[in-house]
Amino acid sequence: DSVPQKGFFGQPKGLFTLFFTEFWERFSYYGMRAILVFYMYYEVSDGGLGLDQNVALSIMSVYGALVYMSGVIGGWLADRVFGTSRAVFFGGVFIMLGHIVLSIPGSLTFLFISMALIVIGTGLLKPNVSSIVGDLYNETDRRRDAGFSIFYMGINLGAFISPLIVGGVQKSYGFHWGFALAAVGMFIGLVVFMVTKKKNLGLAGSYVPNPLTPSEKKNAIKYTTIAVVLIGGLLAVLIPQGLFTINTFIGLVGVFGIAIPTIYFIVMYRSPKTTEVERSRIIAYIPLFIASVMFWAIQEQGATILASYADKRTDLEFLGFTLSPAWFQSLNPLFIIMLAPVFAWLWVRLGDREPSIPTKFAFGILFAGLSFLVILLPAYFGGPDTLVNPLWLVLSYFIVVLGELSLSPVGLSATTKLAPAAFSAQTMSLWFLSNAAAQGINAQLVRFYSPENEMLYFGIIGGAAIVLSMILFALAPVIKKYMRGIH
Ligand code: LEU
Repeated sequence: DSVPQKGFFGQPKGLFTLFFTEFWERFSYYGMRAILVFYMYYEVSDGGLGLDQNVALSIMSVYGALVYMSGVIGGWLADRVFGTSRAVFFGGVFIMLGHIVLSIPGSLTFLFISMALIVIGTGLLKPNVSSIVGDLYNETDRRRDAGFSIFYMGINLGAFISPLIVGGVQKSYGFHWGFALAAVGMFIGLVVFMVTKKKNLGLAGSYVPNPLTPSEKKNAIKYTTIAVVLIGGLLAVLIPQGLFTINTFIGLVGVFGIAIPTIYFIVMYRSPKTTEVERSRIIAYIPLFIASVMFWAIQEQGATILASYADKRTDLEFLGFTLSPAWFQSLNPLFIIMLAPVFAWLWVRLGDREPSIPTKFAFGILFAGLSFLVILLPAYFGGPDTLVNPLWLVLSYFIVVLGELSLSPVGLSATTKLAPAAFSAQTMSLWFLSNAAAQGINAQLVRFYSPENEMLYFGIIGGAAIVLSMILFALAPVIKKYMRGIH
């Protein structure tokens, strides 16, 4: 602990391990997502499952919501049962199995089994691999923020190359080979993690921070069993009766998406361990959380609504090439990688005039809103039936990234700073819950999309984001006061 470790761009060697583990995990996740949406709604004769397109978009959103909701459980299991390092390992195994299941040509059942495995796996892996990054640095280590930025680059590099490769494989060989490649990616990630962990990570992530006492353990097992039996029993009765359908499930995820963070806020606010100052910070955090839900709702539609827009509304014959619609999923991470250094430079350059956290959040949703207003223009000029120049989509993905870079990197650190100390183990999951809530809401929204009402759809959602950004700009000074010294 005394001699700070170096060895990876001047960062602790452990960052190498975490960077490549998360790189490959994101490679598998975003590669799979880039083709999954098409797999669901393509006709059976084209190798798809032939689902209704709007149902497919809803399932994509529900899936995304659950993947980040399960982080609450994954974070808890790491904190109290496994330790982060083992949680990451188990998570990677579940994820890999999930992709393997999808690589077997099969039915809707295979898809649901795969989704369950990947939801559990990502819940175990994603929040915990990020929190080990934090463990690499002691409180005073000034490399910490740079370390998180490098880690964020790893995420986006994986997310950038995989739609290109997986989308290409799918185009030439079919969906299941694409999913198989995602499985291979996660396998490589697991190998990197296992082989380099001992040497590079040392003790980071290897202990259980806050182990369950024997009586807590007994209770945990008891209540989990009761819950599983109750829910299983209920479903066994309701499903055959037709009382629990995919639509009920989609609605339920929307309700959970909002209910879980609400409960979190109430519990944190009322906890006797929370101090007066911390209560004020929770109040400040609520509008920021709502803004980030608004932001992710638009950003994540880049993988659902805009993916189907790329597939159906866009002219994919471009400069003599035939584009794969999956490739558009590389644009968001590509722009993040290109612009992250620009934003880092900009904040330093602005010095004292660097915007406050709430103002940055307001910019975040302003750009998100604008990205949706931009993509309604092709329909305005050309109607819903003409094929659109792909550059419109490129522009929309570009604008949303301007918002992402003002909101997402600060979002995580703001969560860490504003959440009460007693809840610090859960802050990573709390941040991911804003994305989960957004996708839970999206699952309801995306059903209203059709090329005919496209302008209305993009206009209302984009407009709402812009109105919310104006409110947030106006409230920023008040929110800052409630933050009580955090900036
Ligand atoms: N693109 C981000 C990632 O995969 C989204 C996250 C912050 C919810 O890490």
